[in-house]
Amino acid sequence: MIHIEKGVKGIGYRVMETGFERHLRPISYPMPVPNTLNPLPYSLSPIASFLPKILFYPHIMTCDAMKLSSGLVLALDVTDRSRALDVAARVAPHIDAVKVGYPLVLSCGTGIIGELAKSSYVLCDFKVADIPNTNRLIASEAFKAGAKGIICHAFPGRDSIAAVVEEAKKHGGDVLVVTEMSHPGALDFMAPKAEQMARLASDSNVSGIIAPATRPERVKALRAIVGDMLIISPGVGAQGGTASRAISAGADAIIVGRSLYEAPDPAEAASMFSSEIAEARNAFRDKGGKGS
Ligand code: NUP
Repeated sequence: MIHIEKGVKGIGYRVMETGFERHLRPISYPMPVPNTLNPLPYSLSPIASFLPKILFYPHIMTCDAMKLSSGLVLALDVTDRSRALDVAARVAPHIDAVKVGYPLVLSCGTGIIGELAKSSYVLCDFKVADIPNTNRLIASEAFKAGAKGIICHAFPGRDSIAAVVEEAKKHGGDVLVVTEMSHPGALDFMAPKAEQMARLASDSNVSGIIAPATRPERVKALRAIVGDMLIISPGVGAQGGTASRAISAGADAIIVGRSLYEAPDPAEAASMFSSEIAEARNAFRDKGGKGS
């Protein structure tokens, strides 16, 4: 059942499907800022999702914000241009976005962002972590190169995040904020502060946060803080996390690198991740959307 509810924080509305609210995006920013991910659930029929979209999200019709469908994001950490384009093309039918970071951009130049952007939503994982002015300059270059979303760190503070958000708004792009990273070293300094960083992200008008698939219980804890904001989780496959546990804990999408681009058949691997995500989402919905 679908119903429409008045917006929680901003002026606007959210479309809800009973029992599956977590995968729906509220408008958590003042309209008409087009810097959020598609608020409509992947599970609604195209017509059902199209109508409220026109009625309540007219700005989304004119921006390129990421649309969540499979819930799979490719981390394209290869350093060879033709291999990068080849892997991206192979997995394209199964992914929502291509995440590029320093390995690819430092080896191929920012032109690779524009090349990938011709056929994919490109999320720049530059983990921007500087003073506001430098953050603004980095974000500006990423969006000018063709990125539609950018990842920044929370720890430099409110003003540094705000600078990225301000730049993203100009381009109709998304900002995702790192809270707790997926590797073991994140337990040293990040984990103890992750809740605070998630709260800061919540207050900063961003599209969502990055939380560790390697520690699903942390995804669950951070979900409790960020409400309906987007959660994207890296750490699946090579780092030991699983797609189903991350989704059941409340992630909206997962990021996978090596297990896709090093797979003998990246398309087949992507298809399997995508099926695993779909199954986990169904189980999640059957349980009343309460997670594991
Ligand atoms: O906490 C994080 N963990 C992480 O692995 C935040 C990230 N952005 N990433 C990125 O996700 C990492 O830089 C890499 O691009 C990808 C995971 O790749 P893989 O471990 O699946 O190969």
